[in-house]
Amino acid sequence: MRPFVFTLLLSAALLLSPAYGGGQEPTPGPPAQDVQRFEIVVDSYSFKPDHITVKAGKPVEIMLRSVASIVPHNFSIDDPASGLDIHKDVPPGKDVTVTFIPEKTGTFVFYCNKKGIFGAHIEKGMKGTIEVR
Ligand SMILES: [Cu+2]
Repeated sequence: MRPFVFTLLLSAALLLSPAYGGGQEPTPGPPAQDVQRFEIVVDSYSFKPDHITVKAGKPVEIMLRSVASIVPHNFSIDDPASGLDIHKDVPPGKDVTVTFIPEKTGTFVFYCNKKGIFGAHIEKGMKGTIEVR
């Protein structure tokens, strides 16, 4: 069979398979559908998006994608009273995943706790909010 025809057939098979065309969600694991997944792009000096909304009591998984070339950053939430005490370093150019379960509703600040010679990153805009409903 010619490679081109084979590729076509393979594509058709993928499109017709339940995970792609049947309107079903891919199911990587039993509790996975409860995980609230986000992707935040980390740059010097911003988080994008800088606001996310989540449901209380369910796991949150945030993929932090650094597109910074040199500067190391960090993802922090300082709210031990609500169970959110997170400090995760995000090296330049790396993807880092942070997971947690927000137990209390409210609006919480996340920020980068790094300080450069020109000042703290939070003061340059590296902050955002997470709204827990
Ligand atoms: Cu930073």
